[in-house]
Amino acid sequence: MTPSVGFVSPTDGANVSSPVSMEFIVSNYNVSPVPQEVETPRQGMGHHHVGIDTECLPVGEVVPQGDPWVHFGDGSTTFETMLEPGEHTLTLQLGDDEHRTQEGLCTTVTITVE
Ligand SMILES: [Cu+2]
Repeated sequence: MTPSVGFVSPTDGANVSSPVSMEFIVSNYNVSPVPQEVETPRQGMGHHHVGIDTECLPVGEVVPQGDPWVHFGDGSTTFETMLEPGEHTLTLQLGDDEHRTQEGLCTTVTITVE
């Protein structure tokens, strides 16, 4: 079974109002809070990251801390943020316990904020 990530909302091409509510889903993979101490990243487990107006990172790269990325190391699958009116790209990127990107676990939607 191929792992995948996706936005439950907003959907690609959606017109939304700010603050923008997001909900994330994974298939055939597990979302789990980052343990307090990480010796080796757990296989098949990770957490979400959202990048605002940026693209998927190369596989194996560590998701940067700070703008334009938000880490959900607590395992959360929802997020709400203010965005300026206009078109925005939202990138959902799964990373392992070391915030390292995984093969096939990134997706992007383009939305318009009214
Ligand atoms: Cu992270």
